[in-house]
Amino acid sequence: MPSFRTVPGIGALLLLAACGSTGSGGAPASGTSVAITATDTACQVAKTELQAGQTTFAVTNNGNQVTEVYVYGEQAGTYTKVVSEVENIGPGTSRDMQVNLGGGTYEVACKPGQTGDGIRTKITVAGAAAEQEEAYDREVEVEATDHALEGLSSFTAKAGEKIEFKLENKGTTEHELEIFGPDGKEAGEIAPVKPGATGEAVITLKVPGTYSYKCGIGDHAAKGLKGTFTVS
Ligand SMILES: [Cu+2]
Repeated sequence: MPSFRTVPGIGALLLLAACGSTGSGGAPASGTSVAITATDTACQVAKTELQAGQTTFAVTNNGNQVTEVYVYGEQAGTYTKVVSEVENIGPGTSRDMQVNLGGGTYEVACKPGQTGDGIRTKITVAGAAAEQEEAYDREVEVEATDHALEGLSSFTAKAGEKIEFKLENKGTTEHELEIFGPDGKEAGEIAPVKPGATGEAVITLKVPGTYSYKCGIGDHAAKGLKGTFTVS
């Protein structure tokens, strides 16, 4: 990182923004960096009017509870479509969340204690709309019970395929589907689905290798809601 002269006021803000863009995510991000300051009762988003493109949300948790931060897109008038998320941000720690935002409105939610709908802030993104997520190569159905995620045991895909995952919850409690790439990083997820309901997400399986999936709620993975599939 280049050195900065710290000047009062806006210079200090720029310095913070630049540091936020080279966090744990590896390569420095191009595009915009936006600080999010989370506490147990607040979720402060430094900038709510953005330009479309690569955006890094630099999240700092100043609260006493573990938190997580979601970006939700609009779907039929409600903000329920998970565009991006970062979980398990411990008290006093920071995490970066990188997301490619298309034009439109979104809600940022901090979830102290990693539960509930979160403390929400609306953001407006100017520019071209995001690529239609509905355009996908094929669909795969996953059935959640309280002891298994079924439907992926014989699933395979080719690298680069864009799959719509559908999660039908036949259990008695909420379940979700988190999918991790061969590098262990999250490739995408279906947010928690209520019993009897169905959720979906379009996830591009970018690279070949062994992907893993699980329900990240409570001890559900340990109860059997997990598995792997191969992308060639
Ligand atoms: Cu579950």
